[in-house]
Amino acid sequence: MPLGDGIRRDISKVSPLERNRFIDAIVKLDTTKFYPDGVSYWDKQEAIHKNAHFHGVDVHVGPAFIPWHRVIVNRLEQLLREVDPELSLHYWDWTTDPRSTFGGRAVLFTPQFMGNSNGNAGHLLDFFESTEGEELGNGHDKIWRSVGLSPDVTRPNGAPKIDSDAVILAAGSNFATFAKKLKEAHDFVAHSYIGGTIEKPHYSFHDPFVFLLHSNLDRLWAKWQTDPAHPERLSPSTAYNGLSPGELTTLATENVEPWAGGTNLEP
Ligand SMILES: [Cu+2]
Repeated sequence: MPLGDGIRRDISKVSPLERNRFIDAIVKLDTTKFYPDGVSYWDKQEAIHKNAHFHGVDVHVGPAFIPWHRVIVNRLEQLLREVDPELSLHYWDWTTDPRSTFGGRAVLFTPQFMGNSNGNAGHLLDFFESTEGEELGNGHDKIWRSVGLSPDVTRPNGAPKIDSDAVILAAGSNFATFAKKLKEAHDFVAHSYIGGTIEKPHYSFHDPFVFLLHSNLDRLWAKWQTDPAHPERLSPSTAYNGLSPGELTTLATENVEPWAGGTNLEP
């Protein structure tokens, strides 16, 4: 598949060479790219995500959840391209088992790519730290995972027990209903199926895998928005149908902080 065409694809189906370049760029964002304050590009993204819980910007329970995370995903893609201009932020198809080659897929949790699916990620991501240990005193000073451990969350083939894309896309004709369904799916795969660092929103953006997960969420939103039968989903006056006037105000005033300016949000 053409590297550098700007298209995001199922990361388990791009070439091994491209996956190598992808993880290499992720590592470089944490080891070779720094802002003037000495913080790495990777840690700055994480800090922006974490600080969005503070200072009253409600990006995880309010209507801004999907739009705000689209922005942080797009920004990571821009940063990746500063390291390697041909890269795109591909996605994990969360209806598949990232530990399995079923369907001709590459395993994503390998020493050469995302590291271990259980315990500390290790390998190329061994130095990706988490503040979880420091803040909770539970010893998790590095990113860790607990993928698909419970049969309650896992199908016999190892994939998450999650609705198909078609079911999610058909869930609602207005933004409020659809966004609720999409967030429920996100919460299930992030907090119940992948687990570990990604289980708790406050720490989740330490782990690079979270961007593959959020890229998939964003893909589903884009598919829903661009359904040719529903032009109202892209019209500014109706794109957020179903939200209360108060929620619309919230979305309008909180949508892309801190990047939009105007708050005291750090950094
Ligand atoms: Cu988040």
